[in-house]
Amino acid sequence: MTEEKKIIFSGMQPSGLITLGNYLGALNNWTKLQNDYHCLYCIVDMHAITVRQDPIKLRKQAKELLLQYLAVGLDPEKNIIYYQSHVPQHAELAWILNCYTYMGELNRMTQFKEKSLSHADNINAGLFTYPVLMAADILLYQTDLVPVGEDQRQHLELARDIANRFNGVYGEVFKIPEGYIGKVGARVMALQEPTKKMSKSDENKNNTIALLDEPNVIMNKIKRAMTDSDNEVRYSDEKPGIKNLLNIYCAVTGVSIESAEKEFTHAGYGVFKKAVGEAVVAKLQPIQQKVKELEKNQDYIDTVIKEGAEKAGKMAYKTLQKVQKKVGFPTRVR
Ligand code: ATP
Ligand code: LTN
Repeated sequence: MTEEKKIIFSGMQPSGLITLGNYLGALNNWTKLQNDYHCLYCIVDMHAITVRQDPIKLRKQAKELLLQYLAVGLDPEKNIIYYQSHVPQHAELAWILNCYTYMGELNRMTQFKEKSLSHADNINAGLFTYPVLMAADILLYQTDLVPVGEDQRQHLELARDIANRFNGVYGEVFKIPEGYIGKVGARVMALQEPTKKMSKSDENKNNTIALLDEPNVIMNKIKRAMTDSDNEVRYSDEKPGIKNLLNIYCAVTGVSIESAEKEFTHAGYGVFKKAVGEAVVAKLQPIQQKVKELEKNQDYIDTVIKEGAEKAGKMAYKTLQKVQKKVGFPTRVR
């Protein structure tokens, strides 16, 4: 008997150029799940507008993110890949769930507190209810597992609370999702400030390596990465810059930390950084090549966009219909 595959849902905001951190911490792991699970990978453009975006840039970034999903090896035949804004059920369910979420719960969200500080001129209601839209994303698809980083755990916990509350009133409507903690994804730190994480919305572009950075740009950024001055390649919390570069090197080459330390014992930082740069370039070049090929094939991309939205929409509609019935909306006459 074949067992039904479990459902995985995850998403990324098109809020900037995706970084080596997004790749090593998320995308690369997603590609490993596509054979064993039924996966939906969403480009959450509706979440992105909770902070002000330039429309032309947003559309461009959303397209680039889709190409990069495909270029890293996410197969649209095996996964459902789509734009959140193309499946209106996300917004519809979010509205309903808003009515089952308390102000106090949303007030406790650390991301809301942080973003209210960094965007003090635009503390909008969408920023506040961001986690409810995220709960709708997840619950629409009867998701079993949600691969997210540590920073999103609180949001996932809230999604579970909302689902349990709703089920408590109306019966088993939603599957209660679990976090998915795979093999520890590399946590990549900012190159110039190696105690904070590399982040695609960082203003300082010397902190980040974009997946589509040119080879010479990558080499230069790594050459200039902040390190200490003792010139010893050793994995230690006291040496955050070198630790970060070792993590990056090992993540892209697959060698262990111990053998990398051995390899570079007598090398000095100049030689080490050059090797790290070359390893990153070698890893990213095939992805960049693939993006260039995809850019020439708009018909194919359009098909992926259309079919992704259709497949997601069908699944989403089933759950939404159930929810609408439960809360007492009149049946639609067709
Ligand atoms: P933003 O700057 O817009 O907040 P971000 O680069 O921090 O974006 P997210 O869109 O919040 O990234 O996250 C997308 C995915 O990438 C998440 O699963 C997150 O855990 C992962 N991720 C983000 N940054 C890193 C990093 N530096 N190292 C490892 N994984 C990361
Ligand atoms: N908030 C997440 C992106 C996101 C998401 C989701 C992740 C939106 N909806 C549903 C997992 C499941 C972030 O900023 N990384």
